[in-house]
Amino acid sequence: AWTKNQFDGFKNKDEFEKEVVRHVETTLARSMFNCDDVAAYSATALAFRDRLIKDWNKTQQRQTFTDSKRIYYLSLEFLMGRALDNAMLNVKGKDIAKSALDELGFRIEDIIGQENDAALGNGGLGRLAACFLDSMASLNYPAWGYGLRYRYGIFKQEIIDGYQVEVPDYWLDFNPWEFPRHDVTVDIQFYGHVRKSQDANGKTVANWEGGETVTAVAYDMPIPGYDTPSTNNLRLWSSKAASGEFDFQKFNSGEYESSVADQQRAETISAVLYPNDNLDRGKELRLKQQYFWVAASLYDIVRRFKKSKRAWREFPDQVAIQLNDTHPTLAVVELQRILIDKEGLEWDEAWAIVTATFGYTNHTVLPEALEKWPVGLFQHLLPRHLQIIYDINLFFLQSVEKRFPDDRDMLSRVSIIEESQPKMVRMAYLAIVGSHKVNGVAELHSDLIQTTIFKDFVKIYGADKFTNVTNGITPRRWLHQANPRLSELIASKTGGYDYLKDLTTLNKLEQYVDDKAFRKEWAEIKYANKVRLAKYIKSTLDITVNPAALFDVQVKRIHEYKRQQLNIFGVIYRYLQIKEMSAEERKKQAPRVSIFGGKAAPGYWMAKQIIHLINNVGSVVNKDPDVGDLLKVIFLEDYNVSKAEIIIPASDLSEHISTAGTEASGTSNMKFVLNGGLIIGTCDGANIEITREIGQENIFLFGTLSEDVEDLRHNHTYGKHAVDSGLQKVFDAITSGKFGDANDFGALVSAVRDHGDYYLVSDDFQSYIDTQKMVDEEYKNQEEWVSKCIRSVARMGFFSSDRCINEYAEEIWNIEPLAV
Ligand code: 26M
Repeated sequence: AWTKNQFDGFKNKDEFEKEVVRHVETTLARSMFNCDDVAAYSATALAFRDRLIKDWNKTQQRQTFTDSKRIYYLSLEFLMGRALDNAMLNVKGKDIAKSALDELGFRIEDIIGQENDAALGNGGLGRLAACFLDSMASLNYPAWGYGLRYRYGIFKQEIIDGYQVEVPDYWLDFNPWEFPRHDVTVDIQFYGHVRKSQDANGKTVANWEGGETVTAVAYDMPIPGYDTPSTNNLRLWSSKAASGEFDFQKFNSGEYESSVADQQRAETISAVLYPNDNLDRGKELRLKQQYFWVAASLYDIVRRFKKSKRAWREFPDQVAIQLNDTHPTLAVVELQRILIDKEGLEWDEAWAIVTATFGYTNHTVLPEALEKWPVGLFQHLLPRHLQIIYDINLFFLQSVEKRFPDDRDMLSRVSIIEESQPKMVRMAYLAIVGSHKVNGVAELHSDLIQTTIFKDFVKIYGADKFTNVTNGITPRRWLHQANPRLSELIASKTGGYDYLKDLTTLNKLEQYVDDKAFRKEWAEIKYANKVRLAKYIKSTLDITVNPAALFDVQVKRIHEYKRQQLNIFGVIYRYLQIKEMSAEERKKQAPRVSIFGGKAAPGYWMAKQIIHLINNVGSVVNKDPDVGDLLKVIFLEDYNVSKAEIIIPASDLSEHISTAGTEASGTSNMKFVLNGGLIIGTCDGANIEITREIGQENIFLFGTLSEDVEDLRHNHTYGKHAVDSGLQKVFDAITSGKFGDANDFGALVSAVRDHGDYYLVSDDFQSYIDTQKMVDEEYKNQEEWVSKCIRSVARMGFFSSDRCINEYAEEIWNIEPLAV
């Protein structure tokens, strides 16, 4: 068998066992006689952690010593998932751990399964940040992630009577992967006022005074790279009350309660991740989170730069800061403030440094997701920053006016301040003006932002400021860890595990496409993964599914633009068809399991209706004796990273069916194909590039093109539209009460039928159904199906996040790997 050299982390089984026993008995103060799975997990994690720390320290010392340029990836979300399996892979020694744990009476899968997910993110954007950290470490780039240490990550989802119920995710109980740095703190100011004064040279200086202070405490997590000792750092900030005179006075004068209240208010800042995905709701606490995190991170970055004693103009040679969406855009303003107010630089000199430092990644064109903050809120919370934003805007608009003196509307269109009631700060515009590069996350998306929402800025700055970096995923987690058997099979045919470092070498698989024996092995692995998922479904939902059926999976955040409603309407259509079939016809029908999973934002009522409908359809269909194995409908609770690792390898077909032009990229589409599943999808986001890479004969594309969306929507609004006749039958079934109280789903139906069908569900319904029929037909020919899967995997090399990070490094960060 093709196993990596797994023997660097520990010399042998005995050495590892000794470490585990030592940690159980001393670190955990327990006895080996009552060592349960939790304790075994803890001790195993600690044993690997010890190894990790050494590489981590060395890497950091080396980065400091060589004084090399660093990347700082600012993201409010890092959806890391579990760390132990990844640590085992990167430290090496998983095989040793497996046999040692075996000897101690534990199964390594159970031990790995003890760990809580680090779920500090909502979905794609947060998971992308996690994949990027993995790639940056694996490619030896000196890089730090900066984020918030939420006490509660994304809520856990329970389904009760078909409805989503949110449960808090308190994940920090025992977390061996984080290191509190109580000596690394930054005091962050809020509120107060600005006083102008003259300095010794008669220059006017702004003093931001008064208000309140909250302290940021650093917590560090090691980020190991694959097959390299490079271990980067993820620094997360936690908020606590500043221990100033003020609290003391209150406490000493007996005002305990208000002293405690102050403390709680401070801790609230990093208490909880906002659970919205692609929706901005403008809450003050969210803006506080953003400034708290951005100010602490910049203070840290500037402090590190100042140690090198370099001139300020060298700052962009030492520091690249990437803004993961607009959430950290205040960093632009904060750096300008530090440079002019604290360090005494002139405006223009400072501004040149700022814009050379930042890059901005846009992840959405949805208008409701574009961040805007009321000017009044800024004035109150960050008065000095508002002044600086006004100045940035003034200088920007002056330059625009000079270049476009005849375009009267241009100024109001591109102004960072929206002249609405109330006035708003447009964060995306601020991010564009404050950065030297702006990128979208897939080709179509990058084209769209340049021709629609940021069109004027392309005119102003030229097309060179805008670029595309198509997203990618780490093959370490999303192939090797999630699908070890497939990884081993691939390694056996491509010359070992080097493919995990250069994913394009997967193309060697193409020569085995017609190899019967290889296809058989491939199919067996897929089947085994489906059996594993079937067992999971049985144990969590007590529903039996047939692993020989086609597993059709849609797992992602629930959102109207992602169109889970199209999928479930399609399922209902299929159900109605089966009901109408004769016994003979039913025998010819291809069995299917429709699997859904995903969280709805707690305040997104329509998304919750979709979850409810899926569950109700499931409870009718799954117990209908006419249907049997031909159709099962499953909603998997609490979809998250560790569940994705079980679900994705078990899919035959996955659905990526957003309205054309709405899904910026998608990344799970890449994960599914890389694990040997086919896709049904729209011409949207990265689906288009996946098609280009794997060939259109290997993907089931359907539906409207993005360039036609505007016209179709126009037709709906002006009444030139009747609901698709097949879809009408589905609506009739829903309104007849077949799937529970029809009133419950009235809004879902009328969004399509009566309210303009904004997401074009009706327009795409017929082609969706037709395409699903093709899927059924093609799945019957298993040899051909498996060939398509193999061919697709062979052609997926492009979608590694390593390729993606190298593009950022070259085109945006201007940074080289640090040789080890
Ligand atoms: C905004 C304001 C207030 C609270 C929360 C938010 C917010 C949080 C997350 C807005 C958007 C958020 O995430 C958006 C996201 O995940 N976008 C996805 O990014 C992926 C990586 O680029 C893409 O693949 C997906 O297409 C895109 O939807």
